[in-house]
Amino acid sequence: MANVAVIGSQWGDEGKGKIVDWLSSRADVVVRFQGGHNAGHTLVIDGVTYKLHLLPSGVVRGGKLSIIGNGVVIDPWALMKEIGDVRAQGVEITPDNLIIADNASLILPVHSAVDKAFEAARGKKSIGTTGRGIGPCYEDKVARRGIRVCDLADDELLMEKVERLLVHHNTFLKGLGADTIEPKTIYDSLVQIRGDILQFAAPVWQRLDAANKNGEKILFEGAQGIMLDVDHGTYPFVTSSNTVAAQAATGSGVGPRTVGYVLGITKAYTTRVGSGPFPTELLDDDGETLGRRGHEFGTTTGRKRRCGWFDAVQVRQAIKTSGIDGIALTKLDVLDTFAEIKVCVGYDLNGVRLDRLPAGQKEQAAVTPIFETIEGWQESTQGARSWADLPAKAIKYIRRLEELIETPVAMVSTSPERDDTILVQ
Ligand code: 2SA
Ligand code: MG
Repeated sequence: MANVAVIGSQWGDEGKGKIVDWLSSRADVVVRFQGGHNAGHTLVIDGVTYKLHLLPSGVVRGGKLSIIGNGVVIDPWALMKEIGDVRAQGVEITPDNLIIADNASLILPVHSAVDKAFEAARGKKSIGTTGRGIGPCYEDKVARRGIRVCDLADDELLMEKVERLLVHHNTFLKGLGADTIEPKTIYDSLVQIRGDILQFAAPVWQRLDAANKNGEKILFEGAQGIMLDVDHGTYPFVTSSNTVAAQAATGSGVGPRTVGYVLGITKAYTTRVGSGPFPTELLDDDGETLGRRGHEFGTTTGRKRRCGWFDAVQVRQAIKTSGIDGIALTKLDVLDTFAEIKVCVGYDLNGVRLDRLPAGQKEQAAVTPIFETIEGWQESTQGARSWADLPAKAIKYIRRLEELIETPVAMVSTSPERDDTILVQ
């Protein structure tokens, strides 16, 4: 097996956690390379549910090295809480099985304060962020005023950096009528937690280079989805990181060839949380049914997800911008009860047919889907473990999706259980 990158090919919540877990049994190293604790990956192992946000999914399996790469934004308090919660479920986490990039950026309490204040100020035009401070932290990183893991080790530099950072943020918080923050408060709390974080800090790029030399298999674990990519997604209704596969290299410190096979995780229908364009969204009973059968609630915030039919135009575009080699089709069983299933095969924009999602915000909001109707199978596919277990009509649905997205389906997932997976050879 080559190294594999697992990427969400819609708006996140495609079921990456389960597939990553499935693949991690064949990997030696599992790496997160973007996003932060805005992510929510649910793993069900032997009936036990683990909800991970910042930790790589490999952490719940013994004998794997989990890595949080430089492209991730780390909230030290959220990380330590998550480590505590997972430990309480009987999982061992030590610097032997978890390392954190010493050049990763830190999310501070001021970032979530700013995130929430800006969202409130945007009112009806809010992005629908998770409020975790992800955007403001990436802003600081790019503006070169961020605080990184390695800075925690140097008292003088840390205080200097915190002060500089707050000159910037307090100006905005004051302008928004929100409470300002004392540098000393942040400095003191960082000093209190730094020992916990620094024990895991390491030059990740070097460890990954060694992994390559040793022939260890690396699994890159994406969070969110390609339509939330800050460049290729439905901007500005996106997250603040690149979620495309190329980020696996940048966000961990390896070359592009190391990324290997790119597996796009794709739900058999579509969901989205937060605001922004969603051409195939269903506001009717069918949408309700998808949400109910698919248990579509956010893992991190518990928000109800918006639901709609499969959008082949969107997925094809995501596949091209990420270089996806094959897809894992998830939650097929959620469609089991439908007599008819629709698939979006093109968009209509003011009478013109489009085969892509345009870049403009207004155009993205204005496109309407052109649907093709496919007969439902109305039989249970839940728990199917081989191609032969699937009804002929379900296979027909999958084959049609493959044609439309111009990419093979490499795996089909038929329940949250790890072994309820069909490998397509
Ligand atoms: P942010 O907080 O700045 O990253 O929000 C910006 C947009 O990105 C979306 N976003 C997500 N979409 C789906 N799943 C995400 N993770 C959690 C989950 C979400 C949850 O896996 O369930 O629990 O609500 C995630 N994280 C960010 C977000 O909705 C905004 O549209
Ligand atoms: Mg999720």
